[in-house]
Amino acid sequence: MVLLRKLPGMPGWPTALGLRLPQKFLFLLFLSGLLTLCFGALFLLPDSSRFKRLFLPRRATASTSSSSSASSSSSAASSSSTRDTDLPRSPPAAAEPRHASPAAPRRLREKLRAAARPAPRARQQVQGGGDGRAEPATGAAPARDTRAPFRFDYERFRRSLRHPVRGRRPGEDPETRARRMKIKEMMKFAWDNYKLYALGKNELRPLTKNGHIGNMFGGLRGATVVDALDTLYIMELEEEFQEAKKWVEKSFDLNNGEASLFEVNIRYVGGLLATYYLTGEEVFKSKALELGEKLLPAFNTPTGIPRGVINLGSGMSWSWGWASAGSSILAEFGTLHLEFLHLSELSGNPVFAEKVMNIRKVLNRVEKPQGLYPNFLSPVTGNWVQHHVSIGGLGDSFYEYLIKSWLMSDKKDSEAKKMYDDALEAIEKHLVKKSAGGLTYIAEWRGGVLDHKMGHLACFSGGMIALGAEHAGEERKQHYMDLAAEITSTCHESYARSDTKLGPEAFRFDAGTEAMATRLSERYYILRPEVVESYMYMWRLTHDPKYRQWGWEVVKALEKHCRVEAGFSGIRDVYTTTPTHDNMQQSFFLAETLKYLYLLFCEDDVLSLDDWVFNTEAHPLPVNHTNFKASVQQ
Ligand code: DMJ
Repeated sequence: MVLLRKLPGMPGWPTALGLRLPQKFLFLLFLSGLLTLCFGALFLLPDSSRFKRLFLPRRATASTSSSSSASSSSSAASSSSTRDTDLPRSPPAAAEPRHASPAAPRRLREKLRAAARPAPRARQQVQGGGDGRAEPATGAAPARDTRAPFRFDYERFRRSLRHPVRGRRPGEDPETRARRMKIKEMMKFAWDNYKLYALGKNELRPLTKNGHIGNMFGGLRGATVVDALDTLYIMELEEEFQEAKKWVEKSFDLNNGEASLFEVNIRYVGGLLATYYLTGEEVFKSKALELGEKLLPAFNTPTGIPRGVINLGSGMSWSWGWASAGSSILAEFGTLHLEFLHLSELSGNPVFAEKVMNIRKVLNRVEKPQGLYPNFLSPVTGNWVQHHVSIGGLGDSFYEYLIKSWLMSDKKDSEAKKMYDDALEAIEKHLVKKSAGGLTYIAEWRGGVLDHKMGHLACFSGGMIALGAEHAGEERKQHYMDLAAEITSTCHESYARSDTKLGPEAFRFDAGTEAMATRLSERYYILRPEVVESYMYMWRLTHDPKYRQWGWEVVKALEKHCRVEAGFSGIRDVYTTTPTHDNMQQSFFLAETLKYLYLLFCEDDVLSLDDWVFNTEAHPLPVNHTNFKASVQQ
């Protein structure tokens, strides 16, 4: 008002109309209301390029539609997916600042949903390859292309394999065969009990004979079914495989809910992709692709580094409540590469590959303390949040996916190989130690201070280092094979030194302790695979019979301490011969532990390492012998 009265050229025109003070006030109130209404109406206009042209500068409009191509899918999605039932009703249990809260304006929520539904488009060369020159994450879905639909040539892929998937079955000694058959029987027992008491739930509770759902997979169910599929297939448990397949066909719904991006990717996407490649059955491919698309909005962050938790319905994502300062976890965002390249390969849509290539780009840009990769990175700034480094939990499978990306690319993705080589060199320099008793272990690093502990999870590294050693060049090869053997042997010691002959969740090398848990809270064993995983790789790469012997000891211990009336259960204390059970048959027991044990007693051409890499949940994904277009190109 004051302003109006004093403006030159506007000599108090309300006064000119002959209005009194209260009338002037009412008039101005009406005027400001009208202005607010007009402004608000802009936000209710339809999301079409016509209005974008009106309200955005020309260049901005063009780049929106060419680099992210969001408009077509966005408007399609906003018209088809505005049901409020898709929206979260309450904040997640792990309360961490979400970048979009349930109270966000409706248009924003619709946009987030729209980003969850990228339209398929015809196969294109991925922007950027082994040199990491990927386009930055745009945070939006690609355009729908009206050209002929893309079809993956499954027959061509099968012809490219160098070995039959389930091997040629040459003569073998009866003991090896009998041991393999025993492991097959364990798998059947685990599956039959899951089917009987928990089919459609995520895991079996073998003591109470019911199912467990948990909170890792949002509204997805049947984690054990999807995790078990390829193991059932490889073990030639045909009837059981058909049961699992039928469940996927008839009952596997991609329900919404708040899920771990990492877990959904490694178990569900990985399991479905692997089973498709093994069998050629379309249902597995289509479910994998549908699910993969639901994961894409997690990448809509300022850096393109995805957050850990995603609402599979709304596409909103946020960081774990326990992850410091809203950070993303190295082992989570670093364990998407293999699956996402295959999603691009099977769909012809490069968006999946672009997302993971961008993660690499961010990681290559950020400075590494002593060449090490800390476990917590901000998805907002792309900087490390905390200097905790571990090859076990929080870090582990990031390293695994570097070397496996290179192997999966048929050794063309030299960027991944270099990142792996450099990371391993730094780990060896700063974290690998030898105990007073001569055991080699990999410590954890907290801002330069070593924690002399190894988690069970870290025991996968023996196998990984052996796998990488094969390709390390003659002079380094033996060195890394020795390191791999020493670490595997240390992990074996953690089993051998327990009363159950099963290993604890973590073991330490301090205060006179060697390879044993010192804390009550670290004495449990939950049917984890990492130690037998390393035995399997070490066997395949050295054929030293001790690895089969060690694997057989694990089989006997599982039978003795973990087998109960209705399945297999984890135990709470490996240092007592009468352990109590935790009443949980983890899905990874069927996906990984039993698969790796079975492969340990197979010939090398069963899921040959020439043809397959195992994702971190032991789901086999094929090596790119056929020069996949979506994979990294040199
Ligand atoms: C599995 O789900 C995967 O191996 C993952 O990488 C970490 N650990 C569990 C099994 O221990």
